[in-house]
Amino acid sequence: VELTAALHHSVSRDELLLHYQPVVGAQDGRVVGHEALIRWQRPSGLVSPAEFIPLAESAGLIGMIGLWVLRRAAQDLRSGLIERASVNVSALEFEHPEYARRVQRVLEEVGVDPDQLVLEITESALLDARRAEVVLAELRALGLRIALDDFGTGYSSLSAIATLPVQIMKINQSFTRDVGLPTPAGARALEVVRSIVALAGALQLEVVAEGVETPEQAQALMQSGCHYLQGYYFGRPAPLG
Ligand code: G
Ligand code: G
Ligand code: MN
Ligand code: NA
Repeated sequence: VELTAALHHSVSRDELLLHYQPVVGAQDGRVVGHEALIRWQRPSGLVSPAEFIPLAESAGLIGMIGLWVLRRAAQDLRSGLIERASVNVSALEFEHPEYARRVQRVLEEVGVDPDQLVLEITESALLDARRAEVVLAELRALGLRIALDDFGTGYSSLSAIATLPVQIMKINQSFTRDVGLPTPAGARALEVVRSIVALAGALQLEVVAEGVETPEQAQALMQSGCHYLQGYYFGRPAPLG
């Protein structure tokens, strides 16, 4: 309860900030964009989004916080601090009937090129496929791209990517963790990633592999055909500048 009350004031007290983690091209390791990851700086210390995003969702604050994230990322793009950004969208935000219109308003207010922005949604946002189809079409019409985050960890993976207009697939760390290990588990993990990449290729989706922590992982994932890599090996989430 106390934390929820504090979260209410986090925006006006200027306690929210974004960390950015680089996403690199798998072939050349060049930074192609950044994922925005929210942080809450309280007087008592940093609170993880794993803790306060669920709180924001249950307290009806996620709409406000989500738009704050989008606006800040758009401003950082506009000021040239970064070239491309992806922003995580909660399933609850995505469900709001005014969501696409709100996004449009932020884009217009800030004056950012929608081409520079990716919205990351999880499969749980797509459970209502008919609703998702409408929202995705609206967002697409704004010129944004959509990434399916944490691919493979939800319920609806295959039907979602088969029927919905997403452009990017992010392979969850649970699939990439063992890739590159010189063990049977490593070989199996690589085969799973390969088959996901083949599926994505057939659907003309770009693939980002997440959770890349070692050069062995990076090498194997690159050879498996992933287009982009992200993880501590290339850079941890950090403030800009
Ligand atoms: O950085 P990490 O500990 O940063 O993030 C933990 C979880 O919080 C992840 O599932 C991540 O997607 C989520 N998260 C980080 N930033 C945001 C945000 O701005 N909005 C939403 N909805 N989730 C976020
Ligand atoms: O749910 P989503 O994929 O948006 O969240 C990404 C989460 O993974 C964030 O908490 C981010 O800080 C974390 N993360 C990013 N790279 C790595 C990594 O290489 N290893 C681990 N363990 N976590 C990572
Ligand atoms: Mn994400
Ligand atoms: Na993810």
